Amino acid sequence: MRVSQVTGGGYRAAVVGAGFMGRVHSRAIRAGGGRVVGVAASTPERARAAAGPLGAERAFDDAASLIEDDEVDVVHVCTPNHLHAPLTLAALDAGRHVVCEKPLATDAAVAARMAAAADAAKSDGTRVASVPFVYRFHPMVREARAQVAAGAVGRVHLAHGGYLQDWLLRPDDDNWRVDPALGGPTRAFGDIGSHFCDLLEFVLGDRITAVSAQTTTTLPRRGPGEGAPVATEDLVVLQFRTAAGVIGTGVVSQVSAGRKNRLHLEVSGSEHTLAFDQEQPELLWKGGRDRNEVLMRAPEVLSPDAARLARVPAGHPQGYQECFDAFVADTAEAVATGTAPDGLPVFADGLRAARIADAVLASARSGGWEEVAR
Ligand code: 4PW
Repeated sequence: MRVSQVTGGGYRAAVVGAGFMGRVHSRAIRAGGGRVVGVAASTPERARAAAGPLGAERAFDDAASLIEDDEVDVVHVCTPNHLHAPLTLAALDAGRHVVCEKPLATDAAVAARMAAAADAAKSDGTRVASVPFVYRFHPMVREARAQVAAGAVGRVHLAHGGYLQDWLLRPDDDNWRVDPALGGPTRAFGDIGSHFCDLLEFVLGDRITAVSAQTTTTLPRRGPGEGAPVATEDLVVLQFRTAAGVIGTGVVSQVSAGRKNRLHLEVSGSEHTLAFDQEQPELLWKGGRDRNEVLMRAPEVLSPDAARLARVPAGHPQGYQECFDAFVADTAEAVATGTAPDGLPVFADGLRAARIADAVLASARSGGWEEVAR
């Protein structure tokens, strides 16, 4: 079993953004033996307050000084979405590797500029630009992917699932993501639909080529007092087809009461069905005509790529933070060796998700099928 590791604390990273994602990234950097050289936040005071809890060695007054600091090799961009592009482009320009949160940008044209800048940086010397589509790092997701690739499912004809949460159910549930100026024109799809589509394409080794989507905003206003008008969607229902001829559906919701983080995917072919549920990430259901079974994350059932991502012994549950730890470990390996481990999500994957999001919005407007740009 090959385990990706950061060698000797050689991963020197700094985090821009001190919210939930900044904390998750910082833990993952330190879990791999890396250094959180510094943190920058929306104000110098917030950065100073965050430095201790994040385990950051320094607080920077602003993102620009963090990016310019030569002790920083890798910049982790964990800010609201509208800042992803300017910070990433500045960091690439300054010669840094970049980890940028999803959605990569607020539209596909900007995401394409970022992916092109990452490619140009790569040809200058080896530079890594990765995007935390972290659910790829659940061992049972890798198991599903390996089984599909090995033909265990047979000829795949159907894929469906979705991503359901409830943290924006009520009128006083508010967040910067609701504001299109900060989060971009798609909210539920950009934030979590992007994970669903990435997972689906990753497991199938296939590409969504066209979508037909409906979107709904369930509440006209949100926030304190009378609230402010809401211009971003809470719900997306989509149909899609893929390059290989698979058809399927997805439901994305941030207002499904009781659903906390239900990212689920079911894939059916001529031989078997596989089903994965992120809230039960240690299990993979495998259905057959004459026999169903539930595979556990145990060495005897895992393919090598899945086994590589097992971070604790079987029977000791691992989950979301371990996905991040594994993602950062693979990013660190790419930084250290110049070769990205198989399955590391990079800017090209962030661009894919942005193109699917653009097609989803276009379809919701036109009421017809829309092709996903290549
Ligand atoms: O990327 C996603 C987020 O923006 C997540 O994985 C979960 O939903 C946690 O926060 C949001």
